[in-house]
Amino acid sequence: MEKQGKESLLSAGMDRRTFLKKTAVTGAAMGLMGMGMAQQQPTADQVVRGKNAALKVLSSRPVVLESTLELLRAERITSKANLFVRNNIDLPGFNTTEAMMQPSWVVEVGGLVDPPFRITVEELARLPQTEVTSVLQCSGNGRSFFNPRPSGNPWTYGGIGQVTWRGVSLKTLLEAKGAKLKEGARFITMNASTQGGAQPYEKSYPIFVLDTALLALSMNGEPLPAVHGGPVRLVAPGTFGTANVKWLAKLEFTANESPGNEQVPRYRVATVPGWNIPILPTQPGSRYNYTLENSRSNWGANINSFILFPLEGQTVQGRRVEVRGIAWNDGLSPIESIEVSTNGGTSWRRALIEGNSGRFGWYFWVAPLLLSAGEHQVMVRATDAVGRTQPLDGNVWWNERGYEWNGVMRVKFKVT
Ligand SMILES: Nc1nc2c(c(=O)[nH]1)N[C@H]1C(S)=C(S)[C@@H](COP(=O)(O)O)O[C@H]1N2
Ligand SMILES: [Mo]
Repeated sequence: MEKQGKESLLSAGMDRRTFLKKTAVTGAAMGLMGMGMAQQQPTADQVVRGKNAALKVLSSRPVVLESTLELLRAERITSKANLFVRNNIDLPGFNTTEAMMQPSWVVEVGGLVDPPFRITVEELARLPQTEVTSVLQCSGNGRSFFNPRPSGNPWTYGGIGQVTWRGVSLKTLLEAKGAKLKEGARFITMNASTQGGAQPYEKSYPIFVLDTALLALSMNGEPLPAVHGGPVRLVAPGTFGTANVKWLAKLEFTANESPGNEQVPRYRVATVPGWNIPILPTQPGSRYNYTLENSRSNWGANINSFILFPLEGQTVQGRRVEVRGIAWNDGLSPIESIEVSTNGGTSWRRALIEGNSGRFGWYFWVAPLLLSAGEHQVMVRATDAVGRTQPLDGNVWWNERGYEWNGVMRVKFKVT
């Protein structure tokens, strides 16, 4: 295991020993852990060198590894061992958390930019670097909660983490090269490397991410792990994972979104064509013919919040319970209120926001509650300054491929 100098979420309120004494994993949860270990499937550390064996293997080819709430709550910054992995396409030889040292790796920058240019990782490393802490989340996170269940990897809560990226901002890069955008550039379209026979992976973002996007060379203070996109990855803080292209080979300024399969029909939710309605509810179970015009890509992350203490099925000793967790959004407007309910949503009380990790990171919150002995259910919802919040029933945004779940989380636990 890696060395972890990071402050755990636990240390904010109580030390780990006190916490362990106050809580106990129930027999049911222990039973589940036992079952997982008995399965024949390879473990996460066998699929990707350096990963924590406690990650769930959703697929070993391409690699899809899910983290767990237990692992996520133990760290303020998710370590490379505990961070989820989502490959649509594996890059041969890159399934390790070790760095991929390839100073001569080239990123081609072209399209509607003058002049087009090529830049190596070595040159990128010599340009001024920018650092940002941001949430990385698969847009399929929470997919299992949709009903009927969409196809795709059955993520529950663990397709998420928070990491610190460091690299060259796109603005800095263009300035350093004296390159100017041409008229009509409305999207940034990226291609991953196809070395070793990997299939192409092509994604687009609207050009507004120019202000915040980085060519990341490092994660959590170390050279970018190969499995997380090393040696160079495009990171657009505040967006879902899908367009944060790993193993970046080409970056183009384009007039239109990529017509590639990963842009359409995949990774989209329905919208009203030509009208500024962010999402159109589709009838659960119905089919939808996704086009670039009648839907939008999974871009900005939906506002969302998780309860990390207690976890489902835990027993907490003592009637004073500090419910704790995280909240985040796309970073475009600050989160202003985080509320919890212990009566099924009839009434809500505000949690204390203890701080955040910058506008693209997690907000940490705590709600001190006085509870009677017995069974309880706690719910949480976050709201930002422009009023964006979470639906009580996440299924209202049911969509065929199960993207962008942000329904209010409910946790049942016991107080003794
Ligand atoms: N080159 C490439 N980049 C990629 C992908 C991929 O399959 N290939 N998957 C995307 C998806 S869907 C997600 S959720 C994130 C996952 O990032 P991680 O594997 O570093 O956790 O990477 C994105 N970038
Ligand atoms: Mo994803």
